[in-house]
Amino acid sequence: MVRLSRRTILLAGSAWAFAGVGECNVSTQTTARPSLPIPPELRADAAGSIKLEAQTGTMRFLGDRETATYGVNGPYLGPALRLRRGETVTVQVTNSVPENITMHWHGLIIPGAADGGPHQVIAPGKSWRTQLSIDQPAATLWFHPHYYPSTAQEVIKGLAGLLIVDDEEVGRLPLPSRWGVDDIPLIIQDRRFTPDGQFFDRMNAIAVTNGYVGDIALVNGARYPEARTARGWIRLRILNGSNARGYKLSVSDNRSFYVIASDGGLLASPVELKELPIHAGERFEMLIDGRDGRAFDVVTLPVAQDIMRLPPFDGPLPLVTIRPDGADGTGRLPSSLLVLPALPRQLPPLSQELVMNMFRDTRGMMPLKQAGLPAMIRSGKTDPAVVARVVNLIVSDSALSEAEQLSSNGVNRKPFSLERIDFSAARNKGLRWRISEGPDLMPHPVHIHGCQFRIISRNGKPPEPERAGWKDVAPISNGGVSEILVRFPYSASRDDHYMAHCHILEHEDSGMMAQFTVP
Ligand SMILES: [Cu+2]
Repeated sequence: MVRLSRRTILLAGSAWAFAGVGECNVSTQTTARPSLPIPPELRADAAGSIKLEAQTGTMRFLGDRETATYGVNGPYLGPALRLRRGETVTVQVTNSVPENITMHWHGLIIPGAADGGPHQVIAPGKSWRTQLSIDQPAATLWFHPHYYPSTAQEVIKGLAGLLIVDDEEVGRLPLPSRWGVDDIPLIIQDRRFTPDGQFFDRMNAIAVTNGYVGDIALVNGARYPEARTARGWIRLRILNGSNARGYKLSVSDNRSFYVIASDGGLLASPVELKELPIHAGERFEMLIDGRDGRAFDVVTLPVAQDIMRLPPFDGPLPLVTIRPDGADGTGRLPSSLLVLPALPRQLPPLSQELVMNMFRDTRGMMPLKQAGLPAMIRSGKTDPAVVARVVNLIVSDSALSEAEQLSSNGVNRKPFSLERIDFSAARNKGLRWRISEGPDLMPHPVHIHGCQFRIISRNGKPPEPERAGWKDVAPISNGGVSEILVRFPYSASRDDHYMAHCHILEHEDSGMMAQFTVP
């Protein structure tokens, strides 16, 4: 039954010609569709305290089989923390899973001591208390463990959640803001399962070079769910919570959407698009006009990276259906959003270079070439024999030894070491950093802790308008280079330093990470 419904989805997907097909696709569904799970909002209590517990659980992603999972205050993923600018909260994270974790507040501008990086370990049965003083613009951020070297596996099992900062400025705008009604969170992840229904999560040479390659898309932990929303403008808060996969988001009936926010908050004005690439760790908020009440799918289109084009990602793949047929919505699309500070005319001198390195590129990529993957992608036609060979490599290649894993990738020619501070950055000063990669063509979405930055240029050109606002992930690919303007308002000591790393979690867990202090 599950297999049938998945095939139905794929058939509908591959038949798409992109004209009013959202309805057609929806009507081909014969089996009951899951409702989109909406993570519950969690605010600090009267005493300013928030309690989180990482716990074990089970889920039925595959219908008939139970999958062992981790979650935060629940079996899979976590609540959406709602924090206001100006607020100080105490967060207590209790670890009830049987392995060391940490909890990192991705995108929050806080001192190193509160950051939740690899050094702030929470052992099983223990708790970590930290204070978060919120002083940054409204934004859709997230939290996830950062334990080295098993962040990838812990996130695969389900440890992640949204963290939303609100402020007065966003409150004054007429944006849709009723949680789960016209303000809809979408956490997009891909997963692969073993034959007995457990998460596949092996760190082999294919994984440390290409990152995690799932064959099932989940949205808020559900497969191709459906959301019933208000009839009107719909706000989607999108987190690419996948370990490695990038998506190219679009809407099934080819209607436009309007990007209003990037990682760290609102853009100056909405950016109208029909396609939006989103890399691992990135967030975007978008508004879609659902005033006509007609259902549409948010879909992902094939991306540039060969291995990420294996079925079902070889054509438009529907991720979630939005049915805007409820009571009338009240939000609307403003013509301007926020006054973003202009980049200074005179940029500071370059103060830091970060080069992402891959030391086992050949071992991870050659087998794919021999299996015929690049040739198949060039041909534009999916060949089941090639797909079978590549999938066999993904699942059958044996796990690397820990020593091999930890030395597979690096930053500035060195694999990550917990014992080494790689550099230091001046506090409260505009800094120009240059992020690039060696000769490899892999996408590397590079994330920096303790800040929100602005992208000055990507490959010598200004960033796309939807990436011209506040960011904490700078994507590079194809030998690319990004320059950023960054400022660290807080300190990060030798014991409580910040991290800079690729947000492909399999790269991060295999050495593509550096640590730095802010005096
Ligand atoms: Cu990377």
